Amino acid sequence: MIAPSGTANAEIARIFREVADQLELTRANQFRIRAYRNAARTVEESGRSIASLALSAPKELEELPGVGADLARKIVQIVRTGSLPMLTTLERRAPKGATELLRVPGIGPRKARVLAQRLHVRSLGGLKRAARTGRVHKLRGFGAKTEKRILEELAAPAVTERRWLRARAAQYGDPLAAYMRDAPGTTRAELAGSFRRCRETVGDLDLLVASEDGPAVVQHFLAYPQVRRVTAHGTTRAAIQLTGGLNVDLRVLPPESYGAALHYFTGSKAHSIAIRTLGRAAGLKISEYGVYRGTKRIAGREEREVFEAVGLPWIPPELREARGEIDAARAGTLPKLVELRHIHGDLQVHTTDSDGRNTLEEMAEAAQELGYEYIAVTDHTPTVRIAGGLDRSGFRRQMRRIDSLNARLHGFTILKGAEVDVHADGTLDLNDATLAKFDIVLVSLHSSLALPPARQTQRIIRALRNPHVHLFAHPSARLINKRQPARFDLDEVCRVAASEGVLLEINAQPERLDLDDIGSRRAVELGASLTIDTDAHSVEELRFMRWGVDQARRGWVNRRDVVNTQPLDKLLARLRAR
Ligand code: DGT
Ligand code: CA
Ligand code: CA
Ligand code: ZN
Repeated sequence: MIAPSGTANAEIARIFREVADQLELTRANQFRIRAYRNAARTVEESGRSIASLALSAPKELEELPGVGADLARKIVQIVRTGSLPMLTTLERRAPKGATELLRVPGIGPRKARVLAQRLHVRSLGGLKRAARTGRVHKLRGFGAKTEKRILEELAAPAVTERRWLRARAAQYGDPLAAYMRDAPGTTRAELAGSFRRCRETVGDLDLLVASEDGPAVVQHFLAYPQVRRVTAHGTTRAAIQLTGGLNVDLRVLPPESYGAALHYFTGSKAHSIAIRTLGRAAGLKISEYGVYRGTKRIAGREEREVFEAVGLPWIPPELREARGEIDAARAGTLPKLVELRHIHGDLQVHTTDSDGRNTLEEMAEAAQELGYEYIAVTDHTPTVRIAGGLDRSGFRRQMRRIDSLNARLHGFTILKGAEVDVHADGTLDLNDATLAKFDIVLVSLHSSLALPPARQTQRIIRALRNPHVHLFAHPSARLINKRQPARFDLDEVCRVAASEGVLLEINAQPERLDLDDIGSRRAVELGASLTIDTDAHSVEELRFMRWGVDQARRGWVNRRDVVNTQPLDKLLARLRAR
């Protein structure tokens, strides 16, 4: 039985995070809370299956950073039973309603506890009423700004209709798709829908399976060990909720329809409808079962055939949003999208010298193992104090270590960089003489994110006009589902970046993906060049590059638009030309 070993690392991490939240709601010991959060991160970032380890060699769990005997035992319990009774107990003990409030971005356990205890808020609706009637800002530690923000967050769709980070959904979806490939009589199985279109968040997963034996496939699906609830099932379809809360729709189709169904269920709906309309104009009927002339099926086994039937080349799923891809396909002007294998290096990487969790040496080694030619080490500057920013002498020491490492490395170069905080007035956190010593200077926003748009724009432009600055990192500073983007005139910032030769970043952290798809497309249209960087804080996070590349592809970004697809000499020439 493969059974419970299917537990995704993300699922174990989620349970540990919820335990930490619940402990915080009940004012437990800070060390205990932190222990659960650290363990959650270790598990989530681990490249191996923690569940398999728990079943085959549970003792080895104790070797993982931040996981001792106690947490190792709890991991085994989660893997064997799918849940942790301790969490249920904690949830019963927490102030009533507080758990629901945690879903609001900006409300952590401490605030949730105060709201539940002082205002007797029991639900999101209750919170809205309390904020509207001005009762929230009177609480200690809240204020008018927080109250306003709570109302804004409650109005945004993210809270009421929770969407999943695509990277997190993949942790559940990839093993499930692999499991379904083993279903009886199955020839193909893959995730369609917004997941395949590489949207930064997904509402649910749409799983497609090719098989003649629908009932057997459905049965195999329902037997997946991570099913929490079955919401619908028939002979060729089913819908479930996974433990962890992600919903999955299954469709089973005969192999001769698989390509047509893949097109239909990949969507977007607007794109599919446009294709179907083209078909109708050509006297064809296009459905999830195939392409028909009259009652005769003329195509449907391969997705490509659907496009061919309406006289178009295959369109990459990332572009299927009815944003001009059909016209571009017809005109032969589809972009030559950037791919993961084009990436030569990573231009934003942190180390233990600021808030990273691996050393300079470890980051460099891991990047080299990924086949890269270079990385830029870009630790934080002093103002970002929670990140343990470096000062001038700290950077000087780091630069000497980089020099001696570079002297030893072959075919690999560490660039000296910094992620320099931009002050509210647009000045930078290091002086020009210091900035001049770096190979690459990143600037980014970490505070004053709520400035009025006009002032925010001026602040950013002032920073980008500094002649030592090369790259504007995670421009909007948003955190998906957690923090709204800073508001500024993106077009104006892109124009300045283009004329100054400052690069704009697509940050590959799953909850940043910033610039987003619309932003990066606009940036390229306005003449700016991009980078795709992981902003890795550990060797594992260097693998986030794929999420950044996917986001870039959704933005119609070509290989030539991304400077870290270039070899070192070209990149350096580009940086020096600034
Ligand atoms: P999501 O789940 O909100 O992130 O977005 P999608 O795009 O995955 O949407 P979902 O799961 O509701 O449906 C999956 C795909 O199925 C969708 O992209 C296109 C197709 N589809 C669903 N409903 C309709 C429909 O009423 N008409 C057409 N033409 N296609 C549909
Ligand atoms: Ca979906
Ligand atoms: Ca769906
Ligand atoms: Zn940053």
